[in-house]
Amino acid sequence: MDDLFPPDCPGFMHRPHWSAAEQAEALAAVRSVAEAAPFYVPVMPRSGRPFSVRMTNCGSLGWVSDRNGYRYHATHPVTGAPWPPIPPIILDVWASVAGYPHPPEACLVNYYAPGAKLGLHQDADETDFTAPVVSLSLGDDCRFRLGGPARRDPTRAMRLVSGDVAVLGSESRLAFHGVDRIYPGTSTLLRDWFPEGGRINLTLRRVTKPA
Ligand code: MD3
Ligand code: FE
Repeated sequence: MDDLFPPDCPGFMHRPHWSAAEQAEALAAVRSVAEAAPFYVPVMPRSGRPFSVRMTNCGSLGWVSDRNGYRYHATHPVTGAPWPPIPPIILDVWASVAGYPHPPEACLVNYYAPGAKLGLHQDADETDFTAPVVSLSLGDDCRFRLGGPARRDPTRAMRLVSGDVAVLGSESRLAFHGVDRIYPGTSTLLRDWFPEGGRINLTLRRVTKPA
């Protein structure tokens, strides 16, 4: 059973943020991003095993994964083009919730078709851990899992729904987390783009320490 309330985890915040109209506007902006920088299939380092999640990015740096490892990179791994800028409607969310005086450099766009998931992991490829990670959800609900700074720490599940924002700062910044499953058919937001539905997550991150 999913928890109805956020876990007692210092630095973690989760609440509704975008109205239905704002979700539609944000989705249109993400669609423009994906026209310039198409979703690609990331693969695991070494094994080359594909993720079930499809990814693209906007911002000066994008998170990419291929056989050579995970890293931030300024260009799309398939097209070679620079990532498009982060749309203003997305930057506005960071400015209002991050509590951090510099803009994000990376916005990872994850698409989960029904059946896709993301295993428990830590976000540790950045150099500035004083900045929070800000996550925005669009489309179908998901079961999100949040643990602690060690993989063996207990985890708790919660439901993220379209329009929600989650902020992972301070002691939550290096918490293990993942997406267990998508709940298909819980939103119609993506249906004109992905007839099968699914979920888009936007993850905003500061990668480098500000000069
Ligand atoms: C960082 N994405 O892309 S939201 C990821 O829903 C990722 O697509 C998930 O994990 C998604 O790396 C989760 C971003 C998130 C959530 C919780 C965190 C990042 C976090 C907790 C600690 C640190
Ligand atoms: Fe993550």
